[in-house]
Amino acid sequence: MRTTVGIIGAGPAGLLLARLLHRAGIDSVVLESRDRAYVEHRQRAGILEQGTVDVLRAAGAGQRMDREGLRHDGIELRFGRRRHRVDFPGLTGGRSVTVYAQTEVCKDLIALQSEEGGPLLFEAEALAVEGAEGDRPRIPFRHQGREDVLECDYVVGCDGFWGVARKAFPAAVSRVFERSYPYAWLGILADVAPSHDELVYARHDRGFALLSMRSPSVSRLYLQVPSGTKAEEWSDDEIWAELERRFETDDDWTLERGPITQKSVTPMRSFVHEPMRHGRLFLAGDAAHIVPPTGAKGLNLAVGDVTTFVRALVHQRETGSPGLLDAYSATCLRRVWQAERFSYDMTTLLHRAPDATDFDARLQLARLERIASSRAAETDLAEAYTGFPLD
Ligand code: RFL
Ligand code: PHB
Repeated sequence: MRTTVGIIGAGPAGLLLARLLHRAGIDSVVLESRDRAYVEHRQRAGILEQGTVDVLRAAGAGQRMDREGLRHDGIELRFGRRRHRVDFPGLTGGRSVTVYAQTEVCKDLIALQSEEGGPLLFEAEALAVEGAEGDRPRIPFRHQGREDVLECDYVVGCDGFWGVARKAFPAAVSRVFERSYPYAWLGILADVAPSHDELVYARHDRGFALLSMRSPSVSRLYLQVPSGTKAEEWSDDEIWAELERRFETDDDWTLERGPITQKSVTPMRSFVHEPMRHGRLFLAGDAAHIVPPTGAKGLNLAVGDVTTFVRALVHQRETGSPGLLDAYSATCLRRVWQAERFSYDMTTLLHRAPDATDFDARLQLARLERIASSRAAETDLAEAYTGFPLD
Protein backbone atom coordinates (compact mmCIF):
# COMPACT_ATOMS: atom_id res chain seq x y z
CA MET A 1 0.00 0.00 0.00
CA ARG A 2 1.16 3.54 -0.76
CA THR A 3 -0.21 6.91 0.24
CA THR A 4 0.87 10.51 0.71
CA VAL A 5 0.19 10.74 4.46
CA GLY A 6 0.14 7.62 6.62
CA ILE A 7 -1.84 8.31 9.80
CA ILE A 8 -1.49 6.09 12.85
CA GLY A 9 -4.51 6.28 15.16
CA ALA A 10 -8.18 7.16 14.69
CA GLY A 11 -8.76 9.28 17.77
CA PRO A 12 -9.80 12.89 17.24
CA ALA A 13 -6.32 13.84 15.97
CA GLY A 14 -6.04 11.15 13.30
CA LEU A 15 -9.67 11.38 12.17
CA LEU A 16 -9.65 15.16 11.83
CA LEU A 17 -6.29 15.04 10.06
CA ALA A 18 -7.66 12.59 7.48
CA ARG A 19 -10.69 14.85 6.99
CA LEU A 20 -8.64 18.05 6.56
CA LEU A 21 -6.28 16.32 4.11
CA HIS A 22 -9.22 15.00 2.11
CA ARG A 23 -10.64 18.55 1.87
CA ALA A 24 -7.25 19.75 0.67
CA GLY A 25 -7.10 17.03 -2.00
CA ILE A 26 -4.26 15.10 -0.31
CA ASP A 27 -4.68 11.35 0.08
CA SER A 28 -4.10 9.48 3.31
CA VAL A 29 -4.61 6.10 4.97
CA VAL A 30 -5.59 5.77 8.64
CA LEU A 31 -4.52 2.71 10.65
CA GLU A 32 -6.39 2.16 13.93
CA SER A 33 -5.60 -0.75 16.22
CA ARG A 34 -9.03 -0.92 17.95
CA ASP A 35 -12.45 -1.58 16.45
CA ARG A 36 -14.93 1.10 15.44
CA ALA A 37 -17.27 0.62 18.41
CA TYR A 38 -14.40 1.08 20.86
CA VAL A 39 -13.25 4.31 19.25
CA GLU A 40 -16.82 5.66 19.11
CA HIS A 41 -17.66 4.93 22.73
CA ARG A 42 -14.48 5.70 24.67
CA GLN A 43 -15.59 8.36 27.22
CA ARG A 44 -13.23 11.29 27.33
CA ALA A 45 -13.31 15.00 26.60
CA GLY A 46 -16.37 17.18 26.60
CA ILE A 47 -15.30 20.77 25.99
CA LEU A 48 -14.50 22.27 22.58
CA GLU A 49 -12.80 25.66 22.37
CA GLN A 50 -14.20 28.19 19.91
CA GLY A 51 -11.22 27.55 17.59
CA THR A 52 -11.93 23.80 17.61
CA VAL A 53 -15.59 24.41 16.77
CA ASP A 54 -14.52 26.68 13.89
CA VAL A 55 -12.11 24.05 12.49
CA LEU A 56 -14.74 21.27 12.68
CA ARG A 57 -17.28 23.49 10.92
CA ALA A 58 -14.81 24.48 8.19
CA ALA A 59 -14.02 20.77 7.72
CA GLY A 60 -17.72 20.13 7.01
CA ALA A 61 -18.03 18.16 10.26
CA GLY A 62 -20.08 20.65 12.24
CA GLN A 63 -23.71 19.92 11.39
CA ARG A 64 -24.66 17.70 14.33
CA MET A 65 -22.37 19.66 16.65
CA ASP A 66 -24.26 22.85 15.72
CA ARG A 67 -27.59 21.12 16.41
CA GLU A 68 -26.74 19.20 19.56
CA GLY A 69 -23.71 20.95 21.07
CA LEU A 70 -24.37 23.25 24.02
CA ARG A 71 -22.80 26.69 23.95
CA HIS A 72 -21.41 27.66 27.35
CA ASP A 73 -20.67 31.26 28.21
CA GLY A 74 -19.03 30.61 31.55
CA ILE A 75 -18.02 28.24 34.32
CA GLU A 76 -18.57 28.33 38.03
CA LEU A 77 -15.76 28.13 40.58
CA ARG A 78 -16.89 26.82 43.94
CA PHE A 79 -14.80 27.22 47.09
CA GLY A 80 -15.40 27.93 50.77
CA ARG A 81 -19.12 27.11 50.21
CA ARG A 82 -19.30 30.10 47.82
CA ARG A 83 -19.93 30.29 44.09
CA HIS A 84 -18.19 32.53 41.61
CA ARG A 85 -19.17 32.65 37.93
CA VAL A 86 -16.56 33.44 35.28
CA ASP A 87 -18.26 35.15 32.31
CA PHE A 88 -16.30 34.19 29.17
CA PRO A 89 -17.74 36.51 26.49
CA GLY A 90 -17.65 39.50 28.83
CA LEU A 91 -13.97 38.93 29.64
CA THR A 92 -12.66 37.79 26.25
CA GLY A 93 -14.47 39.97 23.74
CA GLY A 94 -17.13 37.40 22.92
CA ARG A 95 -15.50 33.96 23.17
CA SER A 96 -17.27 30.90 24.56
CA VAL A 97 -16.86 27.09 24.55
CA THR A 98 -19.10 24.25 23.36
CA VAL A 99 -20.05 21.10 25.25
CA TYR A 100 -20.00 18.32 22.65
CA ALA A 101 -18.49 14.98 23.59
CA GLN A 102 -15.35 13.56 22.01
CA THR A 103 -17.34 10.38 21.29
CA GLU A 104 -19.69 12.42 19.09
CA VAL A 105 -16.83 14.25 17.33
CA CYS A 106 -15.31 10.85 16.51
CA LYS A 107 -18.63 9.38 15.30
CA ASP A 108 -19.18 12.38 12.99
CA LEU A 109 -15.66 12.19 11.54
CA ILE A 110 -15.79 8.40 11.06
CA ALA A 111 -19.13 8.70 9.22
CA LEU A 112 -17.70 11.37 6.90
CA GLN A 113 -14.54 9.38 6.28
CA SER A 114 -16.49 6.25 5.39
CA GLU A 115 -18.76 8.19 3.00
CA GLU A 116 -16.21 10.21 1.12
CA GLY A 117 -12.70 9.92 2.56
CA GLY A 118 -9.74 7.62 2.05
CA PRO A 119 -9.16 4.22 3.67
CA LEU A 120 -9.71 4.00 7.42
CA LEU A 121 -8.69 0.55 8.63
CA PHE A 122 -9.91 -0.59 12.05
CA GLU A 123 -8.16 -3.41 13.88
CA ALA A 124 -5.01 -2.45 11.97
CA GLU A 125 -2.12 -2.13 14.37
CA ALA A 126 0.96 -0.17 13.33
CA LEU A 127 4.02 -2.10 14.49
CA ALA A 128 6.68 0.59 13.98
CA VAL A 129 7.68 3.57 11.84
CA GLU A 130 10.71 2.91 9.66
CA GLY A 131 12.87 5.21 7.56
CA ALA A 132 11.66 8.53 8.99
CA GLU A 133 14.95 10.12 7.97
CA GLY A 134 14.61 9.10 4.32
CA ASP A 135 12.19 10.04 1.53
CA ARG A 136 9.76 7.11 1.89
CA PRO A 137 8.95 6.29 5.49
CA ARG A 138 7.14 2.98 6.01
CA ILE A 139 4.65 1.67 8.52
CA PRO A 140 4.62 -2.11 8.93
CA PHE A 141 1.20 -3.08 10.29
CA ARG A 142 -0.98 -6.08 11.10
CA HIS A 143 -4.55 -6.19 9.78
CA GLN A 144 -6.92 -9.17 10.07
CA GLY A 145 -4.04 -11.45 10.96
CA ARG A 146 -1.94 -10.40 7.96
CA GLU A 147 1.20 -8.29 7.99
CA ASP A 148 1.49 -5.54 5.42
CA VAL A 149 3.44 -2.32 4.88
CA LEU A 150 2.16 1.19 4.22
CA GLU A 151 4.63 3.34 2.27
CA CYS A 152 4.17 7.08 2.65
CA ASP A 153 5.62 10.50 1.89
CA TYR A 154 4.87 11.54 5.48
CA VAL A 155 3.82 9.71 8.63
CA VAL A 156 1.78 11.41 11.33
CA GLY A 157 1.69 9.61 14.67
CA CYS A 158 -1.77 10.32 16.12
CA ASP A 159 -1.57 7.17 18.20
CA GLY A 160 -1.97 8.61 21.68
CA PHE A 161 0.28 8.33 24.70
CA TRP A 162 0.82 4.55 24.38
CA GLY A 163 1.44 4.49 20.62
CA VAL A 164 4.46 3.41 18.58
CA ALA A 165 5.27 6.59 16.61
CA ARG A 166 7.09 8.38 19.42
CA LYS A 167 9.32 5.34 19.89
CA ALA A 168 10.69 5.85 16.37
CA PHE A 169 12.49 9.02 17.50
CA PRO A 170 16.17 8.26 18.19
CA ALA A 171 17.02 8.65 21.88
CA ALA A 172 19.61 11.28 20.99
CA VAL A 173 17.00 13.70 19.63
CA SER A 174 14.17 13.05 22.13
CA ARG A 175 13.61 15.12 25.22
CA VAL A 176 10.80 14.37 27.63
CA PHE A 177 9.34 16.76 30.21
CA GLU A 178 6.90 15.24 32.63
CA ARG A 179 5.14 15.36 35.96
CA SER A 180 2.68 12.98 37.52
CA TYR A 181 0.20 13.98 40.19
CA PRO A 182 -0.47 12.00 43.36
CA TYR A 183 -4.21 11.79 42.64
CA ALA A 184 -6.63 10.64 39.94
CA TRP A 185 -10.18 11.31 38.75
CA LEU A 186 -13.08 8.95 39.28
CA GLY A 187 -15.47 9.86 36.44
CA ILE A 188 -19.12 8.85 36.17
CA LEU A 189 -21.88 9.17 33.59
CA ALA A 190 -25.35 9.43 35.09
CA ASP A 191 -28.82 9.48 33.55
CA VAL A 192 -29.93 12.66 35.25
CA ALA A 193 -30.28 16.25 34.07
CA PRO A 194 -27.20 18.31 35.02
CA SER A 195 -27.79 20.12 38.32
CA HIS A 196 -26.35 23.31 36.91
CA ASP A 197 -26.46 24.77 33.41
CA GLU A 198 -22.70 25.43 33.33
CA LEU A 199 -19.67 23.42 34.48
CA VAL A 200 -18.84 23.66 38.17
CA TYR A 201 -15.20 23.32 39.30
CA ALA A 202 -15.13 22.81 43.08
CA ARG A 203 -12.19 23.14 45.47
CA HIS A 204 -12.89 21.48 48.80
CA ASP A 205 -10.74 20.41 51.75
CA ARG A 206 -11.72 16.81 50.92
CA GLY A 207 -10.57 17.23 47.30
CA PHE A 208 -11.66 18.44 43.87
CA ALA A 209 -14.99 17.78 42.16
CA LEU A 210 -16.29 18.69 38.70
CA LEU A 211 -19.82 18.81 37.39
CA SER A 212 -20.04 18.53 33.62
CA MET A 213 -22.57 17.13 31.17
CA ARG A 214 -23.06 15.28 27.92
CA SER A 215 -26.58 16.45 27.06
CA PRO A 216 -29.59 18.06 28.78
CA SER A 217 -30.39 14.63 30.26
CA VAL A 218 -26.94 13.12 30.94
CA SER A 219 -24.53 14.35 33.62
CA ARG A 220 -20.79 13.75 33.67
CA LEU A 221 -19.17 14.16 37.09
CA TYR A 222 -15.66 13.72 38.42
CA LEU A 223 -14.23 13.25 41.89
CA GLN A 224 -10.60 13.52 42.95
CA VAL A 225 -9.48 10.14 44.38
CA PRO A 226 -6.08 8.83 45.51
CA SER A 227 -3.83 7.46 42.73
CA GLY A 228 -4.30 3.74 42.31
CA THR A 229 -8.00 3.80 43.26
CA LYS A 230 -10.18 1.24 41.44
CA ALA A 231 -13.61 2.41 40.28
CA GLU A 232 -15.27 -0.64 41.91
CA GLU A 233 -14.04 0.52 45.33
CA TRP A 234 -16.72 3.23 45.29
CA SER A 235 -20.41 2.34 45.54
CA ASP A 236 -22.87 4.59 43.73
CA ASP A 237 -24.19 5.94 47.05
CA GLU A 238 -20.69 6.76 48.26
CA ILE A 239 -19.96 8.63 45.03
CA TRP A 240 -23.10 10.76 45.26
CA ALA A 241 -22.55 11.47 48.96
CA GLU A 242 -18.97 12.58 48.35
CA LEU A 243 -19.98 14.74 45.37
CA GLU A 244 -22.66 16.39 47.52
CA ARG A 245 -20.13 17.24 50.22
CA ARG A 246 -17.64 18.75 47.81
CA PHE A 247 -20.23 20.83 45.95
CA GLU A 248 -21.95 22.11 49.10
CA THR A 249 -22.81 25.81 49.20
CA ASP A 250 -24.39 28.23 51.65
CA ASP A 251 -27.41 28.73 49.40
CA ASP A 252 -30.06 26.15 48.52
CA TRP A 253 -28.26 24.52 45.54
CA THR A 254 -28.76 20.77 45.41
CA LEU A 255 -27.18 17.95 43.43
CA GLU A 256 -29.71 15.71 41.68
CA ARG A 257 -28.89 12.00 41.78
CA GLY A 258 -29.64 9.47 39.04
CA PRO A 259 -28.62 6.02 37.84
CA ILE A 260 -24.86 5.76 37.22
CA THR A 261 -24.26 4.11 33.84
CA GLN A 262 -20.44 4.18 33.70
CA LYS A 263 -17.53 4.57 36.12
CA SER A 264 -13.81 4.85 35.40
CA VAL A 265 -10.58 6.19 36.89
CA THR A 266 -8.17 8.45 34.99
CA PRO A 267 -4.62 9.13 36.16
CA MET A 268 -3.34 12.72 35.99
CA ARG A 269 -0.18 13.47 34.08
CA SER A 270 1.66 16.32 32.37
CA PHE A 271 3.97 15.19 29.57
CA VAL A 272 5.68 16.82 26.58
CA HIS A 273 7.92 15.14 24.01
CA GLU A 274 10.24 17.48 22.11
CA PRO A 275 10.64 17.81 19.21
CA MET A 276 7.33 16.87 17.60
CA ARG A 277 8.98 16.10 14.26
CA HIS A 278 11.83 13.90 13.13
CA GLY A 279 12.49 13.82 9.38
CA ARG A 280 9.21 12.83 7.73
CA LEU A 281 7.61 11.65 10.97
CA PHE A 282 5.33 14.10 12.82
CA LEU A 283 3.60 13.61 16.18
CA ALA A 284 0.17 15.08 16.91
CA GLY A 285 -2.14 15.08 19.93
CA ASP A 286 -1.61 12.82 22.94
CA ALA A 287 1.25 11.03 21.12
CA ALA A 288 3.31 14.17 21.76
CA HIS A 289 1.79 15.70 24.88
CA ILE A 290 -0.56 15.01 27.78
CA VAL A 291 -2.23 17.55 30.04
CA PRO A 292 -4.20 16.81 33.20
CA PRO A 293 -7.89 17.15 32.25
CA THR A 294 -8.66 20.01 34.65
CA GLY A 295 -8.06 22.60 31.92
CA ALA A 296 -10.07 20.71 29.26
CA LYS A 297 -7.28 21.17 26.74
CA GLY A 298 -6.22 17.72 25.43
CA LEU A 299 -8.56 17.38 22.47
CA ASN A 300 -8.20 21.05 21.61
CA LEU A 301 -4.42 20.72 21.42
CA ALA A 302 -4.78 17.70 19.14
CA VAL A 303 -6.96 19.79 16.81
CA GLY A 304 -4.37 22.59 16.84
CA ASP A 305 -1.55 20.19 15.91
CA VAL A 306 -3.26 18.59 12.93
CA THR A 307 -4.51 21.95 11.65
CA THR A 308 -0.93 23.25 11.79
CA PHE A 309 0.34 20.17 9.91
CA VAL A 310 -2.20 20.46 7.10
CA ARG A 311 -1.56 24.17 6.65
CA ALA A 312 2.15 23.47 6.42
CA LEU A 313 1.74 20.67 3.88
CA VAL A 314 -0.61 22.74 1.73
CA HIS A 315 1.82 25.65 1.94
CA GLN A 316 4.60 23.41 0.68
CA ARG A 317 2.45 22.15 -2.19
CA GLU A 318 1.48 25.67 -3.20
CA THR A 319 4.80 27.47 -2.77
CA GLY A 320 7.36 24.68 -2.86
CA SER A 321 8.67 25.95 0.49
CA PRO A 322 9.12 23.48 3.36
CA GLY A 323 9.33 26.43 5.79
CA LEU A 324 6.09 25.75 7.66
CA LEU A 325 6.77 22.00 7.87
CA ASP A 326 10.20 22.80 9.27
CA ALA A 327 8.55 25.10 11.83
CA TYR A 328 5.84 22.51 12.76
CA SER A 329 7.37 21.43 16.04
CA ALA A 330 8.18 24.92 17.29
CA THR A 331 4.78 26.28 16.21
CA CYS A 332 2.87 23.52 18.00
CA LEU A 333 5.04 23.57 21.11
CA ARG A 334 4.36 27.25 21.80
CA ARG A 335 0.67 26.48 22.14
CA VAL A 336 1.32 23.18 23.91
CA TRP A 337 3.35 24.82 26.66
CA GLN A 338 0.67 27.47 27.23
CA ALA A 339 -1.86 24.66 27.66
CA GLU A 340 0.56 22.78 29.94
CA ARG A 341 0.94 25.89 32.09
CA PHE A 342 -2.81 26.51 32.29
CA SER A 343 -3.66 22.86 33.00
CA TYR A 344 -1.04 22.72 35.74
CA ASP A 345 -2.35 25.96 37.27
CA MET A 346 -5.97 24.76 37.25
CA THR A 347 -4.95 21.38 38.66
CA THR A 348 -2.89 22.73 41.54
CA LEU A 349 -5.45 25.46 42.21
CA LEU A 350 -8.27 22.99 42.79
CA HIS A 351 -6.86 19.63 43.98
CA ARG A 352 -5.73 18.65 47.44
CA ALA A 353 -2.35 16.90 47.41
CA PRO A 354 -1.97 14.12 50.01
CA ASP A 355 0.89 16.01 51.65
CA ALA A 356 -0.78 19.44 51.45
CA THR A 357 -0.32 21.64 54.49
CA ASP A 358 -2.72 24.24 55.92
CA PHE A 359 -0.48 26.83 54.30
CA ASP A 360 -1.06 25.24 50.87
CA ALA A 361 -4.82 25.26 51.48
CA ARG A 362 -4.79 28.95 52.40
CA LEU A 363 -2.74 29.76 49.29
CA GLN A 364 -5.29 27.98 47.08
CA LEU A 365 -8.08 30.01 48.64
CA ALA A 366 -6.09 33.22 48.16
CA ARG A 367 -5.55 32.35 44.47
CA LEU A 368 -9.28 31.71 44.07
CA GLU A 369 -10.14 34.97 45.90
CA ARG A 370 -7.83 36.77 43.54
CA ILE A 371 -9.65 35.36 40.50
CA ALA A 372 -13.00 36.24 42.04
CA SER A 373 -12.01 39.83 42.83
CA SER A 374 -9.64 40.93 40.08
CA ARG A 375 -10.85 41.35 36.52
CA ALA A 376 -7.26 40.94 35.32
CA ALA A 377 -6.84 37.58 37.07
CA GLU A 378 -10.25 36.41 35.93
CA THR A 379 -9.53 37.48 32.33
CA ASP A 380 -6.33 35.43 32.39
CA LEU A 381 -8.36 32.31 33.26
CA ALA A 382 -11.14 33.07 30.74
CA GLU A 383 -8.68 33.65 27.88
CA ALA A 384 -6.83 30.42 28.53
CA TYR A 385 -9.99 28.33 29.07
CA THR A 386 -11.68 29.52 25.87
CA GLY A 387 -8.41 28.97 24.00
CA PHE A 388 -5.60 30.88 22.42
CA PRO A 389 -5.93 31.57 18.70
CA LEU A 390 -4.21 29.07 16.41
CA ASP A 391 -1.64 31.47 15.02
P1 RFL B 1 -6.35 9.29 21.38
O1 RFL B 1 -7.77 9.74 21.52
O2 RFL B 1 -5.73 8.58 22.50
O3 RFL B 1 -6.31 8.37 20.07
C1 RFL B 1 -5.18 7.60 19.74
C2 RFL B 1 -5.64 6.45 18.88
O4 RFL B 1 -4.52 5.73 18.41
C3 RFL B 1 -4.80 4.34 18.48
N1 RFL B 1 -3.51 3.60 18.50
C4 RFL B 1 -3.03 2.90 17.45
N2 RFL B 1 -3.52 2.66 16.23
C5 RFL B 1 -2.78 1.89 15.38
N3 RFL B 1 -1.58 1.35 15.71
C6 RFL B 1 -1.05 1.57 16.94
N4 RFL B 1 0.13 1.03 17.27
C7 RFL B 1 -1.77 2.37 17.87
N5 RFL B 1 -1.55 2.80 19.15
C8 RFL B 1 -2.61 3.53 19.52
C9 RFL B 1 -5.63 4.22 19.75
O5 RFL B 1 -6.40 3.02 19.76
C10 RFL B 1 -6.48 5.47 19.65
O6 RFL B 1 -7.69 5.22 18.96
O7 RFL B 1 -5.39 10.49 20.99
P2 RFL B 1 -5.67 11.85 20.18
O8 RFL B 1 -6.38 11.57 18.89
O9 RFL B 1 -4.40 12.58 20.21
O10 RFL B 1 -6.76 12.64 21.04
C11 RFL B 1 -6.43 13.16 22.31
C12 RFL B 1 -7.67 13.20 23.19
O11 RFL B 1 -8.28 11.93 23.18
C13 RFL B 1 -7.33 13.61 24.63
O12 RFL B 1 -6.37 14.62 24.64
C14 RFL B 1 -8.56 14.14 25.38
O13 RFL B 1 -9.52 13.13 25.54
C15 RFL B 1 -8.16 14.70 26.74
N6 RFL B 1 -9.30 15.09 27.55
C16 RFL B 1 -9.95 16.29 27.35
N7 RFL B 1 -9.56 17.09 26.34
C17 RFL B 1 -10.26 18.25 26.09
O14 RFL B 1 -9.88 19.00 25.17
N8 RFL B 1 -11.35 18.64 26.82
C18 RFL B 1 -11.80 17.89 27.84
O15 RFL B 1 -12.82 18.24 28.44
C19 RFL B 1 -11.08 16.67 28.16
N9 RFL B 1 -11.48 15.88 29.17
C20 RFL B 1 -9.76 14.26 28.57
C21 RFL B 1 -10.87 14.69 29.37
C22 RFL B 1 -9.19 13.02 28.80
C23 RFL B 1 -9.68 12.23 29.80
N10 RFL B 1 -9.07 10.97 29.94
C24 RFL B 1 -9.80 9.77 30.02
C25 RFL B 1 -7.66 10.85 29.74
C26 RFL B 1 -11.35 13.90 30.38
C27 RFL B 1 -10.76 12.69 30.62
C28 RFL B 1 -11.31 11.90 31.76
C1 PHB C 1 -15.83 16.51 30.59
O1 PHB C 1 -16.99 16.92 30.36
O2 PHB C 1 -15.50 15.34 30.41
C2 PHB C 1 -14.81 17.47 31.07
C3 PHB C 1 -15.12 18.81 31.13
C4 PHB C 1 -14.17 19.72 31.61
C5 PHB C 1 -12.94 19.27 32.02
C6 PHB C 1 -12.63 17.91 31.94
C7 PHB C 1 -13.57 17.01 31.47
O3 PHB C 1 -12.05 20.15 32.52
